[in-house]
Amino acid sequence: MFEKNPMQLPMLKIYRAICMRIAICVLPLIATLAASPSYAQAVNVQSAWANPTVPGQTSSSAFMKLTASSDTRLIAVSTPVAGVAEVHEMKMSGAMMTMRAVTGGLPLPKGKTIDLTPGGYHIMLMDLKQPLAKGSSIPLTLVFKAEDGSESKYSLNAPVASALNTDPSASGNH
Ligand SMILES: [Cu+2]
Repeated sequence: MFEKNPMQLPMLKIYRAICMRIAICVLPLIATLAASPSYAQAVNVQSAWANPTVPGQTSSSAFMKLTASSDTRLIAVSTPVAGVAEVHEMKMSGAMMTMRAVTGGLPLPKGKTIDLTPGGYHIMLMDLKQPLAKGSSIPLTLVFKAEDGSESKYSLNAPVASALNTDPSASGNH
């Protein structure tokens, strides 16, 4: 009955030795993985969506939240559903809402969430090749440029969602 105890001690030692070996082998691997540059994770993309269109409408906008892990710029966007995709900025100019293409890329400062939202920054989709149907999704490819000049791409599918839209671009009067 009490033979359990003498048995447990050597077993514990063996377990400990095994655990140590696993830790020694695994820890440097984890450290290596964490240290290696992962461009796919350089910019976190969340809450992407695009405005649905009505028949005859040839432009729309897409929105998302971007958080870069180091100073980066969003320098280009492409999608097979539009002839032209540009990063735009919407601003009040007096009583007028105006928008313009962001030149030189949209700055994504390290750790700061940049919100592309109706009435602010948006991805302008022009020359739509097909209507954007509510409930579908559109592929988007974002091109980022890091401080060191290296470029990386990120592809995602943005759901076409029905949301209250205050973006005059949605009416096609771009
Ligand atoms: Cu626009």
